[in-house]
Amino acid sequence: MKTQVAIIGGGPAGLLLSQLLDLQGIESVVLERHSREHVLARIRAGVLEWGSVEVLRNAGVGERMDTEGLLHDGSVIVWSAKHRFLIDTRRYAGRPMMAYGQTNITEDLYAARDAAGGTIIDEANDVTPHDLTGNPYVTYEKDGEQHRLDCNYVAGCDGFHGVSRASIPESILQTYEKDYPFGWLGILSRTPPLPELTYANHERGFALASMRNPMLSRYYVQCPLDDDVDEWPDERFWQELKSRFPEEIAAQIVTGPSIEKSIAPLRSFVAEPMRYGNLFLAGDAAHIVPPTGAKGLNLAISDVFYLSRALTQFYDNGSTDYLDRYSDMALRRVWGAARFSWWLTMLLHRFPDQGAFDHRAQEVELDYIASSEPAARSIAEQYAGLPFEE
Ligand code: RFL
Ligand code: PHB
Repeated sequence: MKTQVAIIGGGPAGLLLSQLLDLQGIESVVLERHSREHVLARIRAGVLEWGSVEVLRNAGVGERMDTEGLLHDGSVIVWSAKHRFLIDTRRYAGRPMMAYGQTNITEDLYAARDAAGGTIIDEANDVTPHDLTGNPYVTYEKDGEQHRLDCNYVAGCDGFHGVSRASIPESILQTYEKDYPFGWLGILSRTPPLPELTYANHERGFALASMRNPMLSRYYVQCPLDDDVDEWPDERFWQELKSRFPEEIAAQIVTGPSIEKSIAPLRSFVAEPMRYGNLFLAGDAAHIVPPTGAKGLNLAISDVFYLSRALTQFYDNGSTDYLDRYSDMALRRVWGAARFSWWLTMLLHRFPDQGAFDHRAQEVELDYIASSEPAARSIAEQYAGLPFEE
C-alpha cells in the first residue's frame, strides 16, 4: 500500500491530522494499535482553548461542539476556605473557553473520517517506521498478516508510549522530564456540574470540579500515587471532594454514582526536536504536561495545525519552509504550556515535602494574583492559550 502521509496513532492528534490533510486533498492512512471502542472509551481532557475550537471548526468537526459544548468566561480558583479568583480569559485575552470532552471530539473525528471514506486501520500490531531519513515506510501486522505502507512522510501521533519517538536515535533526541509525587483520581457522574469550572487549593490537597455537559460532571482529587481506585468507593470520593471546597461550593455539588473512575499520574515531559528526517512528532508523542493547566489536548491540536499547514505548503508548491521550521515553532508553544502547567501544578497542589512556610507562600501568591491586574492578566493570557505563529 502507498500513501502520502502515514499517521501512527488514531487518538485526537492522528485523526485530526488526517482530517485536515484530506480537506487539502492530501492522502493519509491512520494506523491505530487499539480497537475503536477502546479509543472511544478513554475519558480524558475537557477544556478547549479558543484557538483549538477554531481549528476543529475549520476541520469541519465543530457542529456538535458548538451545540453541546459549554462556553465559559474562564475558570475559578478557590483557596483558604474563602478566597475566590476568576481566571478571566474573556476579559484579559478576549476569548472564552469551551468545555467539550475529548471523547466527543474523537467520536466527531471518527464520524468525519468515515463520512469522507478515510482509511483508519485499527488493531494494527507491531507498527514500525523504517528508513526515516530516506524513503520512509511503515510495517505493521493486522489479523496475522504483515503489511507495508510506503509514504513520503510519517506523522508520529502515537502518544507518550508510542513507537515514533522511540525510533529517533538517542544521540539526536534530548528529553526533559519532571515527575510529581501524586496523581489525580478522576470520576465521571451523570449529575449536573457546578456552574463554573473550579480548582481548589486546600490543605487536604488539590481538587477540581469540571463538566462535560449539563448532566455530566467530571471531578478530580489529588491522591497518593500508589492509591488504587478500589480504595476509593464513591462515598469516600464525594466526601473527600467536598471537604476540599469552601462550604457554600461543597453544598452545591450534586453527587451520584460514578460511571468512570481512574487514577492518572502527573508528569511533565518534552522531547526535542520534534522532527527526525521525514518523521514528525505531534501531541503526547512529543510532550506531556500535568493536566492542571488543561493544555495537553490543546497542544496536540496546535501541533497538528502547524504540521498540516506545513504539509499543505509542501504538496501545494514543493516548499519545505514550514516543514523545516515545524519543530522550533511547535516547541515554542509547547514550552510555554509546559512552564505554565508546571507553575499552576506547583501553586495548587500540596507536596509531601512541603511545610507551613510553603503553604503560606502558595496562599500569598494566590492572594497576590487576585489583587494584581497584571498578574491576573498574565494567568488569563496563558490559560486562554498563546496565539499560533504565522
Ligand atoms: P493519545 O490520545 O494518547 O493518542 C495516541 C494514540 O496512539 C495509539 N498508539 C499506537 N498506535 C499504533 N502503534 C503504536 N505503537 C501505538 N502506540 C500508541 C494509542 O492507542 C492512541 O490511540 O495522544 P494524542 O492524540 O497526542 O492526544 C493527546 C491527549 O490525549 C492528551 O494530551 C490530553 O488528554 C491531556 N489532558 C488534557 N488536555 C487538555 O488539553 N485539556 C484537559 O482538560 C486535559 N485533561 C488530560 C486531562 C489527560 C488526562 N490523563 C488521563 C492523562 C485529564 C486527564 C486525567
Ligand atoms: C477536565 O474536565 O477533565 C479537566 C478540566 C480542567 C483541567 C483538567 C481536566 O485543568
